[in-house]
Amino acid sequence: METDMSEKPLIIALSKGRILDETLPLLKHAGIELLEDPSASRKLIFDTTRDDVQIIIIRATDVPPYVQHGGADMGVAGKDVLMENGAEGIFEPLDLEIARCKLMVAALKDAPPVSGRLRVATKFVNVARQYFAQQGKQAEIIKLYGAMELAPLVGLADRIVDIVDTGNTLRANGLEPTETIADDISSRVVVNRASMKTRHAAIQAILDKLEQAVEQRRETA
Ligand code: PRT
Ligand code: MG
Repeated sequence: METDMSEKPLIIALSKGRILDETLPLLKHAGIELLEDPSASRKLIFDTTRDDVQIIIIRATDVPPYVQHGGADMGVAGKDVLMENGAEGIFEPLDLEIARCKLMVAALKDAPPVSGRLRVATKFVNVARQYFAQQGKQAEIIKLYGAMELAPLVGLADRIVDIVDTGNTLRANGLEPTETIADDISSRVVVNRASMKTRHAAIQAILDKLEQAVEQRRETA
């Protein structure tokens, strides 16, 4: 093989929205800053203040497969997305303690108990299937891509499994949380297993800087 891996820039996968917004200040501690504003661009791959590092901006649910299959050397993903995707071939070395939330089951306020099979609408089908199986409850999982809160309102489902932060979205739709599946959801740095070996020095240096940034922020919080 002619290719020298170390000649290629290291690729970090982030997703638009809160993960990008909250990760960029942390990456700055590692000397990594975007050279252009991604919200003013249709590009997907961005140069940074470090010649050896590029940032790609993709959908949150695509970060684990990119990192898993080596399309990115490292990335940042919500624990919810990692739980749903599975973590095969991915290291999860650092909790950035950003984008905190819970993964909960919710129902219409004062919903009567369901006898028999529960209909559960969610985009977290694997998490939901596993959770209800552990509870020994029969559940039919209905895969949705968004607006889960709507499903109980129109009788599509008895329960939803979704991310909850303030609870405002549930309340605004006449829903209430009934069970907590995970109360420690936050965003994690993930690293491709092969990259962790072949590019260890560069990756470890970034991880160390990120960890310092997380600790500093925790101290000032
Ligand atoms: O606008 P866009 O959806 O592209 O960006 P985003 O910032 O919402 O990012 P997204 O949806 O990709 O989420 C990234 C990660 O942020 C998720 O994988 C979670 O780990 C984490 N996170 C933290 C959240 C929330 N808080 C959150 N509140 N993800 C989603 N929400 C949504 C939730 O789906 C629900 O619709 O906000 C609503 C609930 O919020 P409350 O405050 O009303 O309870
Ligand atoms: Mg969102």
